[in-house]
Amino acid sequence: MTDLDRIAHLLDTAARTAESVPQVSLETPFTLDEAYDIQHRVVQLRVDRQDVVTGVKLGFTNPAKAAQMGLSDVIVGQITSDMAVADGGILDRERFIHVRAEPELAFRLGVNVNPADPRSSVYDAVDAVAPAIEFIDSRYRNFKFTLEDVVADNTSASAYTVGQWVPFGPRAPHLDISNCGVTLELDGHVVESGSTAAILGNPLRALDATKRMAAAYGFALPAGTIILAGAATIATAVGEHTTVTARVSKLGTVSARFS
Ligand code: OOG
Repeated sequence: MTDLDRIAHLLDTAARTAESVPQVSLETPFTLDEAYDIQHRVVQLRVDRQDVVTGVKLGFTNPAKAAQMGLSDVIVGQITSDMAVADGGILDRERFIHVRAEPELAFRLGVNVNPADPRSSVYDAVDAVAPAIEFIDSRYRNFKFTLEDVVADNTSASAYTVGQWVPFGPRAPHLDISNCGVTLELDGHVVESGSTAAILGNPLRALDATKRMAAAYGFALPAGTIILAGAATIATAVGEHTTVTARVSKLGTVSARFS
């Protein structure tokens, strides 16, 4: 087994058993390219267990969120069907280590995009947008990691909930989502508030970043792909028996409850 395989198995086991591990790069340094290679292996282990890739997620698209973690480059990870929770659904808190919630936007692709084609545009392929919550759960102790560590750990992806899809993209050009108010609530109390403008200055830039990152690191963008654009606020820790709600003006609300 290579080092990359060994790290992939370690991170996969940490996720499955909800037991954190020390930061891997301190023991075994690896490059950013190798980190994405490890991430692909981590996701393949899930796919081998019949999990299905449903989309991609961006991280550190919000400067406040990047500062919260002490990192600055945009990163990309993969989301899968096992991570999807229905709007209003229940999450088992015991499946998580130290889960945090982030209010986000989700985009949906209506047609395939070939990221390697210089003429392709992710925006042109988008058919809908929705309010979303991403639940991140670093497999590393105390959420402490380098950029390489977090990329290898599938960018802390652990669960997500998408609200009602609203038509968006070239076929619905009148909806302006560049500066929508966003709140994150725990049991009805607002704990974070911000704007979709916090996502790279305009959340549509997340679509360009998705294409660039997908071309660089080998992610497919077939029709139906969900793109989580990254947090609109910093992340908030969530305990058991808590309802998490994200509200995005013009788009609506989405929620999930921890058991
Ligand atoms: C990494 C994931 C960050 C975002 O939206 O910025 C992220 C982490 O903070 O654990 O998903």
